[in-house]
Amino acid sequence: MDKSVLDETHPQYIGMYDGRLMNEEIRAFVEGCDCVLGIGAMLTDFNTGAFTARIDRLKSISIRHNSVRVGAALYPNVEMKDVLAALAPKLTRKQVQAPKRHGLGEPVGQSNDKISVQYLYPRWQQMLKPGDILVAETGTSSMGVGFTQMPKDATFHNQTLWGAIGWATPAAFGAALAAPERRTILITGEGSHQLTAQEVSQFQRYGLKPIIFVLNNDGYLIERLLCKDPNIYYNDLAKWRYHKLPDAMGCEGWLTARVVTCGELDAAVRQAEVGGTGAYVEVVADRSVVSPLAQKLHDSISTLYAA
Ligand SMILES: Cc1ncc(C[n+]2csc(CCOP(=O)(O)OP(=O)(O)O)c2C)c(N)n1
Repeated sequence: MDKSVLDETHPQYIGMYDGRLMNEEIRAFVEGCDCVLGIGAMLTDFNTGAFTARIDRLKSISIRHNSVRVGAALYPNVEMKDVLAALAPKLTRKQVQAPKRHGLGEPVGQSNDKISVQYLYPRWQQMLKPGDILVAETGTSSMGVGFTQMPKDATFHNQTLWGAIGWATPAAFGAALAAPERRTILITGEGSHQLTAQEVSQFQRYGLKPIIFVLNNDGYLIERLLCKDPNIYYNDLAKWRYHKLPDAMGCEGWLTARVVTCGELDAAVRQAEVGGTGAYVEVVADRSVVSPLAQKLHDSISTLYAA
């Protein structure tokens, strides 16, 4: 939820803690600290790695918007902005032995290979530039790009708390409108996109040039991974020809593509980077292309729903 609030290129940035689900090194470090200071951190289902986070309450301080909790004591009517301003000058600099951050690495796959998880997420990471705005939709795709290493001044937006699908497409439009000088990249699953796809036309209407990726993996993949019967018809979708939507919506001159191999994805990304137009890329992947966190959630259904 708070990805990119801290500069991920800072030498002391170590990565994202998500309980026992991701990155064991970071889990051991965070849970082994003398004191964990949470700044606005909300310990919700997805932020806690399906409730697998184990941060000792008595060894933690939580600075919230209008209150502060220190161990078991709650101090109401304390404003975060005042606490941070008072606290920051009191801190002494420290060199801490901590894990080294690492992103997703290089994309792995041959040009003619079907798009795989080892190729897709590292390729998306590779295209990120300083200052980019990345808007990621609830679903398997945000769970994959959530673990990218963000360049300097690049910001990541995802609606992790409520996870209401359909949010990302119009959110990307809002972000692009607010900062037209920055590059806006939208990554959404096709199921979520079906709820608000008409907002693509707004980019054109306001002269904005986003780069949009629609991950078409044949339905609600995260739901398939989290429900009892993956093949239940709720998870199936009407089969749209996504890459034709920009044309139908009057997005003249946009780069549109439907890609099924690693080479085609790579070519579309390269073109989008130099095209100077809006770009809309339908990325076709099969149901086995599951980002690691989505897979871990599938493997942890018992803790996700039991808490
Ligand atoms: C408004 C709303 N309806 C339903 C859901 C339940 N839900 C969460 S993720 C999801 C499917 C997302 O599918 P898609 O966008 O295709 O991404 P994928 O997981 O397949 O990559 C659904 C239906 C929700 N979170 N919000």
